[in-house]
Amino acid sequence: MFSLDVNIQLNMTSHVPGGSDNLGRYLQPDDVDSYDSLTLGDDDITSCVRDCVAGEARVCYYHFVFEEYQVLNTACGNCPDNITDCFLPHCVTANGYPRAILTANRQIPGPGIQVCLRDRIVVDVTNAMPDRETTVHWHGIFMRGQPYMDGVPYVTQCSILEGQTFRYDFYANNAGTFLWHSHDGFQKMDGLAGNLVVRLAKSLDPNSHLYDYDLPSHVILIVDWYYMQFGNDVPGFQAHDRTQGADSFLIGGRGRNKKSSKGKKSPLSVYRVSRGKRYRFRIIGGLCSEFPIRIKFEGHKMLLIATDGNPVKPLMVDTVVLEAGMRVDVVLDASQLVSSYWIRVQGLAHCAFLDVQQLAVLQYEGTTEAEPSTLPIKLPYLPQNKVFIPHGNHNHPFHLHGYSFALIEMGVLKNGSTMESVVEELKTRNFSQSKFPPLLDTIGIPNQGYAVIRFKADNPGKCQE
Ligand SMILES: [Cu+2]
Repeated sequence: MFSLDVNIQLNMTSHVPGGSDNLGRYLQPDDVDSYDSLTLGDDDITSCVRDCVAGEARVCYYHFVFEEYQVLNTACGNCPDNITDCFLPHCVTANGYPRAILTANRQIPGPGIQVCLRDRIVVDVTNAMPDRETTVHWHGIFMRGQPYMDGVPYVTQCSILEGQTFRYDFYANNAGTFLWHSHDGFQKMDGLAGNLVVRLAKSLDPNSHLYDYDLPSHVILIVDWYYMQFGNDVPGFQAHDRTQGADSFLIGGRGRNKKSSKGKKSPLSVYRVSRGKRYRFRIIGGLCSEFPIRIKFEGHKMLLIATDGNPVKPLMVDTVVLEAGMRVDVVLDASQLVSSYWIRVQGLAHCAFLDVQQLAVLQYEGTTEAEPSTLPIKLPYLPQNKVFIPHGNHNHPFHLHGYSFALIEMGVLKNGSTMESVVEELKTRNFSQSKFPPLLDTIGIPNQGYAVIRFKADNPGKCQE
């Protein structure tokens, strides 16, 4: 029903884009997100997943083939009736609801890219999607001196046409938790996204004393998900139709859905920990719609240590709210009873009205419970506060390419004021008093509100050099 040409391409160096200049030997595996150690690659200079050493950089080569694909196709054998089959190569289970999707190398999420600061990342992207153009954006990477690798169609490059391969070739010159995604139309929402993590040598991370492990398998990519290809849902959201919004979420590419009885048994993502250790989790809001999500580890608090890749003064929190494109790094102290606990992702705003949520499992080593025996605790929805849901209407995500900015202030227009009057008022204020503003590259601007940000415009486009 589907060909195996992807495998053939990956195995035949003469046909691998990059084979001629010997990059093929640096080809990284597609499953680094499942690694539960950073030391695996220490002995092998071609492995980019490793304990980072300051001053030591490697070449990290990837080949992504973008294809039209399907959830629960024949690659899945008897999944979900036979759960083992759900983990067969090229089997995409998503939330257990069959639909057409787009994939990179026949997996969701697409292959993770986990490297060290200063590594050279080379990704050959082959567009094997009929009648579609594509590009890939590396969300959060500054691309200083290499703006033409930013992946914005017809701004920084021409789109990759059907049948073509384009080489992205750039240096990972800022560290943190990022994601890659297609920047064409709604392809990101149909499956073309994956994590991108640039680690630092531990000695360079001001918060490194707060955790014991920073594992590749503890990168949690959360995306919003639909029962059909997203393009079928557009144009646009209607202002008064509250039935529109994400149908579901995927946590690490997995979840369950309300529609199909089979979906009840589709496997959830499992994140493993050992009691007594502290783990850095890198959580990515790979969302596309305007609705924020809330994440909670049942029975555990989180110590927030980074936002959008930038270290912050640690803050203990119960839950984290993410808008489209935001990332947070948290430390989870595995200090509870040896057991399994729910990780719960809950949609806010419209998605709260629709009761959209998803689950994953935090599993302690030594427990016999594959999943918690308790039902997930129904969390009360947050009161609508001025930061996230000012008028019960849409926030709008704002994202800056090429920089992190300092968030100085965020607010909502007072009754009777206009944007012009707010700007005039803000001009009279002295913002230099702000101490330790968070560094971000993505924020949710409150509905009928504003944000004051500050950044130094020192990342010119190529024409200005
Ligand atoms: Cu971006």
